Amino acid sequence: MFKGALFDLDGVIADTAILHFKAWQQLMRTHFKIELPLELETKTKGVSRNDSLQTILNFCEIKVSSTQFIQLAAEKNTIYQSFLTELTSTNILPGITRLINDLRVNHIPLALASASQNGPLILDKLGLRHNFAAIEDPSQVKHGKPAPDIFIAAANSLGLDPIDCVGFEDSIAGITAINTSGATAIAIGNATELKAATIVVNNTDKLSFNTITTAFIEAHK
Ligand code: G16
Ligand code: MG
Repeated sequence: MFKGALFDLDGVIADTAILHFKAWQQLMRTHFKIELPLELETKTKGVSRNDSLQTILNFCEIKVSSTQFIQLAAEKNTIYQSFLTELTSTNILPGITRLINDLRVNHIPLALASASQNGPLILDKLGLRHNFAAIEDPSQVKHGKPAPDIFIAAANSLGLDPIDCVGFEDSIAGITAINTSGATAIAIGNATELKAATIVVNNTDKLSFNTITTAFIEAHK
């Protein structure tokens, strides 16, 4: 039986993943009159703010000074945070509240392993923060996703080895990070895109305690 649950935030707990991309689109439209294609959403999902900006600039073949880079990253966050002002518990994805309750009943502690520096703010707005025994600060880990650092740190904060944990993710970078950490990867999203996970469900509503237990057993066969 698994002993801990490691959660990604955007796209797993809350429907905020698309807001990150909308903020990037607004930024690039304003400064460069460029309309970002949707394929960039997959490439920036789960990836840190600076790495996402670099990916977008490379894709658009734009070079900026280090000062402008810092300004663009900060402005994207201002746009993103303006979208978050409206956030309430209605933005919790389907089935997540039930899953958190099931984990509590089964005495499984929760840790947040999000790449987002807005994690604590978002958990507060959703009214979910008290459910988390640990919230990792992504600025304190050496390497961002797809490196395993934040999932290892999250498991260790619960006093656990990642091998005894399950991790939930909606991004390719995040699934790689969970797999490398040794935890059991449970993916939410496109089965082809996220095929490296132990199981993939197409919607958070399908994340039952039984499904997760079965996945953990499967990964440890
Ligand atoms: C999230 C998003 C990414 C975003 C990153 C950093 O990660 O998926 O798109 O770039 O956080 O967010 P911020 O700019 O708020 O620090 P996760 O790991 O929760 O999916
Ligand atoms: Mg995510």
